[in-house]
Amino acid sequence: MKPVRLQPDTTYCMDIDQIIEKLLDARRVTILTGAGVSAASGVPTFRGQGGLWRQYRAEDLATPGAFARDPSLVWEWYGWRRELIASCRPNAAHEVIARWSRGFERCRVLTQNVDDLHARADTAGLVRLHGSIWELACWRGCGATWRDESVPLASSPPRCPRCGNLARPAVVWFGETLNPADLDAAFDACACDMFLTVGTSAIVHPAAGLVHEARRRGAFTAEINLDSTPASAHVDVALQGPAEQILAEIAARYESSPRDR
Ligand code: BV8
Ligand code: ZN
Repeated sequence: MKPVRLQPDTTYCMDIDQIIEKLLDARRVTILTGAGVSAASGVPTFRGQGGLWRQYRAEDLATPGAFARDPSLVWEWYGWRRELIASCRPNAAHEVIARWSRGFERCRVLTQNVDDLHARADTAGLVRLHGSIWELACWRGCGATWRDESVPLASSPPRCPRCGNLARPAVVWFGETLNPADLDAAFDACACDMFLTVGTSAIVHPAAGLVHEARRRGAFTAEINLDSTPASAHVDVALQGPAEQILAEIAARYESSPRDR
């Protein structure tokens, strides 16, 4: 199948060449990912086709306020997503990123995705900025957190096994701050030679600010995304197309290139 290319071949090939050049020189690489990386695995994105659940946007349900108002509704949404994600497998994009996560002096993979497909692809140096849909936490009770991969959940809404209080998904909701350790790790990772942002609409902060932080620190920045984003005009190279195809193409050439330069 002819790869889907949105750019004229000439610039596309030059852009790919430049990325491979930079990868061959890079010691420290940071990769930021969003829902677009899991699209080929069948996980709906937030802003793309299927991004809506019933008529709700993620911003309507993924908030402490929405949960306080109607925990059953929010758990129905998370139950639907868990059921869907449970049948998904890492795709070629996850596989390439997992290989690269062990292929440099230092590689950090910063994901906004809560589907744990990077973890399932055995990715090293993974920072889950927004948590995991497979982890739960006590809501306003004893602070317990635990992993529960049961689909469907034993009871919905689920309860805290320690104090019996309501349980919540251990994800970062809109209006909630990220885990300080993850945020520190993300900002430290902006000190790198190559910062690659893949499959994200670059709208949600603080994740959307990281590519600009890396640029400020002198990193070569590249974006791989199906559509253009607010970051496209600010990166050194912006490639438009499916991540699973473009990453596989770059990996094939990069991983077959002589390293003794
Ligand atoms: C916070 C977990 C302190 C839950 C999520 C500064 C400016 C403006 C607003 C703010 C700001 N600072 C803070 C805010 C508020 C807010 C925010 O950013 N709002 C947005 C809507 C403007 N941020 C927060 O609330 C953060 N907390 O800042 O706390 C604070 C608090 C209040 C006020 C100030 C400071 C917490 C944000 C985290 C929220 N939790 N997820 C759950 O998942 O249930 S966010 C969630 O949405 C995802 O994790 C992800 O981050 C985001 C979705 O974005 P993407 O992953 O990029 O997905 P999307 O569908 O949008 O795009 C997919 C892209 O892929 C598309 O472009 C498409 O073209 C492309 N694509 C599709 N297929 C492919 C592909 N690309 C390549 N290949 C393909 N095959
Ligand atoms: Zn509890």
